Formats: sequence, C-alpha cells, structure tokens
Amino acid sequence: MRDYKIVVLGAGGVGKSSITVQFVQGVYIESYDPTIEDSYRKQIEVDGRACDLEILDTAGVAQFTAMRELYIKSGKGFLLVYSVTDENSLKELLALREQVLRIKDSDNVPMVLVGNKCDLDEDRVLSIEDGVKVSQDWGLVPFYETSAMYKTNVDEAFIDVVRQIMRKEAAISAEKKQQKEKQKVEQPVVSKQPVAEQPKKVEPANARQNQSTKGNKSSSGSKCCTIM
Ligand SMILES: Nc1nc2c(ncn2[C@@H]2O[C@H](COP(=O)(O)OP(=O)(O)O)[C@@H](O)[C@H]2O)c(=O)[nH]1
Ligand SMILES: [Mg+2]
Repeated sequence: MRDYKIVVLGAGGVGKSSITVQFVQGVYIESYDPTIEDSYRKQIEVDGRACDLEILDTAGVAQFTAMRELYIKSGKGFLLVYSVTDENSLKELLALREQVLRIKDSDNVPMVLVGNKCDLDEDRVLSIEDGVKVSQDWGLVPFYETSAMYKTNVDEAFIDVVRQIMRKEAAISAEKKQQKEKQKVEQPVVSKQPVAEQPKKVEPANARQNQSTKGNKSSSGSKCCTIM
C-alpha cells in the first residue's frame, strides 16, 4: 500500500483541524485546541488503489520554524486553507505557498486551495470569484469551497490532492523507465565472454594463408606478417 503524506496549512482559526477531523473521523468538533498540531492516519481507496494517508494538521503558521521546513519537505501534497470569512487568511496563503514551492524547489507541487466555512453566508467577505482568481494566479490549482461543519467538499479536496500525488508519481516512474531504456540503447553491447577465452574463428582461406606465411614469420622473427 502506498504512503501519502498530506500537510494541511493555513492561518489560525480557518478550520484546518475541523476539516481534518471531519475527513478522518467523520465528526465536526465545535472547538478544537488551536495550538494542537497532530497527525492522523486514514486508509482510503482512490481509483481502485489502496492508499495509506498520513495527514498533518498544522498549527501556528505565523512564524517560520525549522520544524515546519521539515514537514513541508516530507509532505507530498498540501491543502492550503483560508476562511471565506477572513480576508487576511487568504493573503497569508500567498506567503505560505511561496514557502512550499521554495522548500520543495519545484513549481509542480500537488496542492489544493480550500476556502472553508462556506456555510457562513452572513459572515462571508470573500466570494467564490476571489478564490477562483487566486487559483488562476497559481496556475489553475484546484479550488474548493468547503464547510467542515456540513462536510461539504471535504472528501473531494483531500481526494484531489491524493490523485495529484498519484499522477506525479506515475509520471516520475514513467520518466525513470524511459531513461533506463535509453541508457540500454546507448550502452555498447559487451560480450559476456572474456576476450582471452573467445574461440578463434579461423576461416578456411585464412587457415591456408596462415600456413603459407608460417615460414615467413619464423624466418623474419617478426610477429607481423604481410601476405602477398
Ligand atoms: N461555521 C463553520 N465554522 C467552522 C467551520 N470550520 C471550522 N469552524 C469553526 O472555526 C473555529 C476554528 O476551527 P479550527 O478547526 O480549530 O481552526 P484551525 O485553527 O485552522 O485548526 C472553530 O470554532 C470551528 O468550530 C466551518 O466549516 N463552518
Ligand atoms: Mg487547529
């Protein structure tokens, strides 16, 4: 079974823990300790493949720590979460994404943009279009508006990241296979038999020539012989 490390990132209070616990345990927790950073395991099947997910629900995004650098390094996919009721939380994601891309040293990192608390119509300050705009700026990163409270789009967001990781791994292994094939073609075919042990193939004509030059060789004392 494949291991998939997924990291949930975003400002404090956007609903990272609520989304994670809803996805893993199927329950909505009204108040969750904002300082708790925990990892969860969940086994799911995606497109007929069994996947062992390890999900890290992070806390305390404001300051950059060596610890964060470590888990971003080991993370294979990322949920970047903001709240549709908090404009700043979307702004904070821009810096977070930059950190992820810098640490992974790649523009192609499996991730989804998540606008949580979409059930809170009255408190909403960010529209769907605001999320779509950011997703476009990021090169069409998949975007979901979610509600951890009602489990809206929660599974979809996680499964999207898993699919992206699968696609990326399949592309990498296809590339490796292609390189191996290429190396095989480029490498000269080396005989397995040591040169010294290779039987000498003597054509009948050569055999005659050898005989006729025998005298030549011995008389001149030279190892080189010219056949007239
Ligand atoms: N209405 C509503 N409240 C939410 C939702 N998700 C989280 N919350 C609430 O927002 C607060 C912060 O959630 P939490 O998961 O602890 O945020 P975190 O700091 O990002 O982990 C809590 O009181 C949650 O109950 C949601 O989808 N809808
Ligand atoms: Mg939390």
